[in-house]
Amino acid sequence: FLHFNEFRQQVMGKAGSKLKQEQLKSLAQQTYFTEKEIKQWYKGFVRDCPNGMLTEAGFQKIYKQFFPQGDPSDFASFVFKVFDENKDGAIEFHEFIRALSITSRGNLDEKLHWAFKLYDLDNDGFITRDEMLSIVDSIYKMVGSSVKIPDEESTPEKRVDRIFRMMDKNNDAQLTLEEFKEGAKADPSIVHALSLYEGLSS
Ligand SMILES: [Ca+2]
Ligand SMILES: [Ca+2]
Ligand SMILES: [Ca+2]
Repeated sequence: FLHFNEFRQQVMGKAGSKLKQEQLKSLAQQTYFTEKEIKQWYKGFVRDCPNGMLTEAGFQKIYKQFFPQGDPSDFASFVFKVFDENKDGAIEFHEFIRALSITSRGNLDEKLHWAFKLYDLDNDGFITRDEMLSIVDSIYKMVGSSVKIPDEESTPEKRVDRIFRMMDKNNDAQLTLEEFKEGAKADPSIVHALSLYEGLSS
């Protein structure tokens, strides 16, 4: 995820209803958070989303606060879809905390798998150039002029070319999960580039 600590401040709050003990236990087992941390996150979540559902519009609003100089709406929509595991159009707390656990505390494999799901827009197990381009384009729109981008990556097309040159081992213009993971591990700069936006840094 992004700006973990700032985001935590955004989402953590005071008032709110309580999680059932069994839910709390189960979420602590499914995530890298302690029961205490989950309780804190829950308080903030229900403060901002009293009905227990984070909508896409609400999600975009959070991104907008972090990227006021750019347009994060497309990128936020893509990330929203990965958070929304059951595809019901809202992020419930258990979805929220699971995604946050992976993106902030997961191991590299888990983070890369999560990122793969973000890029694989139609969820068919392959990242096509068009899919990669959609995400990269949304990232460029999001950061606006706030991040200095090296010349060889001055456009989304150039960056996608570079990523595919490194990752697409069999040259079939799409990336499998294996290719994606291997490529990211072989070239830390790719992981670093991803980490700026998807919380893939440790
Ligand atoms: Ca959902
Ligand atoms: Ca795909
Ligand atoms: Ca390939």
